Amino acid sequence: QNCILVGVPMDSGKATKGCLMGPDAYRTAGISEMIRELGHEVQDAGNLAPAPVNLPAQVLEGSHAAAETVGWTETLIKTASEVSAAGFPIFLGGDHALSLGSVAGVAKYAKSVDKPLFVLWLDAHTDYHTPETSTSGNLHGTPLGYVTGRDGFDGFPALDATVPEENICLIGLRSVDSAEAAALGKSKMQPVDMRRIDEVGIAAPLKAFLEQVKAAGGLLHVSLDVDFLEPAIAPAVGTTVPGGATFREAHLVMEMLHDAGCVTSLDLVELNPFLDERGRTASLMVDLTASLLGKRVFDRPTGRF
Ligand code: DIR
Ligand code: MN
Ligand code: MN
Ligand code: MN
Repeated sequence: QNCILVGVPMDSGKATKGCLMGPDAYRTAGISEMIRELGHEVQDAGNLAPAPVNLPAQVLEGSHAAAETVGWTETLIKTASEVSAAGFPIFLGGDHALSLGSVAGVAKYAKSVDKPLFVLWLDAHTDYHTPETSTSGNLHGTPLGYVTGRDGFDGFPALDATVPEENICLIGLRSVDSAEAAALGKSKMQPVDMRRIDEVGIAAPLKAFLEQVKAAGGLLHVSLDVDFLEPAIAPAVGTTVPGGATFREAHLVMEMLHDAGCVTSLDLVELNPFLDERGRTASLMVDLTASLLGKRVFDRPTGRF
């Protein structure tokens, strides 16, 4: 695996500040060293910056820091489509608005190699708003709306490729706004809320989704929001929601993703180091990435989860 770290100190997707420190927190927690110790190659591409953008009056009027977010999206689409050809990109966020560009760019790359793109969204939230349905005005709540091609994204770059809704699985849901719930009901995305996880466990729905990805020979982009995790183990995020994935569940997800062998890109988003306790959340995110990249206690015969 040739891992390429792409620092995205993006903080414009919501009003609470601090995610801009995320990339350096992951570096401080030893993400490069961890990857090398697992026997992979790693290259740190440094931090990106947003393209300068001026929006006409009235475009994205109700959205927080819209021009900056559109600028980041332009930069990220270009970078994500390019680095996907060179290796396994890991986008070090930055808030979840970075996925507007990372996922759109990976989708552009997938189209260029004629492979279907699948997306696994690990999050307490669905992030399926459009700028018009969002009541907060925070664009970190909109990336799945954008990449699936929903209307209302005037001002954003036109998409080279959208992600088919049936190729998207969301796991960890426990905070879904009513406008999103209504839209979700009409969409073909595969939502897995915490109740479902309580009832059937986290492995069953993930296994079914991974089988779908493998059967299609698809690329798989994983977007890991810190608030997917139980706040007691991952406090460094502005939008904590109680009742998240446990340490065990999160590692199991990552190890299953490794075993499936189909993950081709990763976002680590919403880490706010300003809210952390001695770097524990940054370290946990790095440990979870290690599991995704092959760290485990014992080897198992393949195909057995
Ligand atoms: C939230 C987005 N539903 C909003 N929240 C977060 O602003 O509309 N997404 N944190 O992960
Ligand atoms: Mn999110
Ligand atoms: Mn979230
Ligand atoms: Mn592990």
